[in-house]
Amino acid sequence: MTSGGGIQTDYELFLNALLHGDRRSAVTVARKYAGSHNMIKFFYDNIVKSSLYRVGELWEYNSITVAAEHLATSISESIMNDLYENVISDERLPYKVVLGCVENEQHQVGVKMVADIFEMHGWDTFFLGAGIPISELIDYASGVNPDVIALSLTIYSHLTGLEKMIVAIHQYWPHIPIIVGGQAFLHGGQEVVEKYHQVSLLRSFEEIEQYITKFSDHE
Ligand code: B12
Repeated sequence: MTSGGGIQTDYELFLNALLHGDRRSAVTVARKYAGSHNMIKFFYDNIVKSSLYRVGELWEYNSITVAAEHLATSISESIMNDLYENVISDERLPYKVVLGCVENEQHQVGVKMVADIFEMHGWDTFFLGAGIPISELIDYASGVNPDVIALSLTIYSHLTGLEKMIVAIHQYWPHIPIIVGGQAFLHGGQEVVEKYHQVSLLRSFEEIEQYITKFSDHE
């Protein structure tokens, strides 16, 4: 997958760079994976995500400070922004997706990755980021008229907020497909979201890509 050094080494190098606030070294690792969509996805899933999960554990055990955790996240997001030009697909499809986090939900890196997967498949993506109030989401989306809305949930106690959002979106667009995902669903919640029609919980990049391909085939 990479030239020089395996995945484990790259994970360690990247994690170390994040923990030391060493943006240059993090960029050096990222550059190795910039060559194709598959490599970027691999880098996101196996290096960036895994490193941030480890950062979360270290923060939980008080082994690193809040400031160090913030810096690690900010470096990761800046690297994703750098990779964006390699994420854009030349082949465009006539589909649009609006993505964001549920109200009060501040964890936005995961759904930013999801936005990039859609972008790789030629969709127009509108990534609204963290903590979107319901009325703002609906107001913005009504200007875009998306084919799909994607909502992210990390903190399980925000599940009620997600339900409210689903209901409000469907009051406005009764048939619009909504995809949901994020770490909150490691703690349950599937039955809550799937009682609403046109709502799909997706758990991996593979499931997201299958969803996108199926969507394009059916339209
Ligand atoms: C960075 C971070 C923050 C940052 C977020 C900044 C930002 N710009 O995003 C800040 C500082 C804001 C933060 C705050 C908090 N955090 Co925090 N945070 C993290 C950390 C370290 C990394 C998050 C991350 O980016 N992960 C990497 C991404 C790529 O992974 P992901 O989100 O899981 O996304 C993947 C999938 O889930 C999926 N996915 C995600 N969204 C979607 C959406 C769709 C539609 C689909 C299909 C898929 C999908 O795709 C992604 C790729 O596979 C995590 C550790 C961890 N385990 O993640 C803790 C963590 C999530 N935080 C935690 C906590 C407790 C908090 C706070 C409550 C702390 C506090 N006391 O204030 C607050 C809550 C804030 C809020 N209201 O939301 C806990 C949650 C524990 C729990 N069981 O709920 C964690 C796990 C840390 C820990 N080990 O304890 N945090």
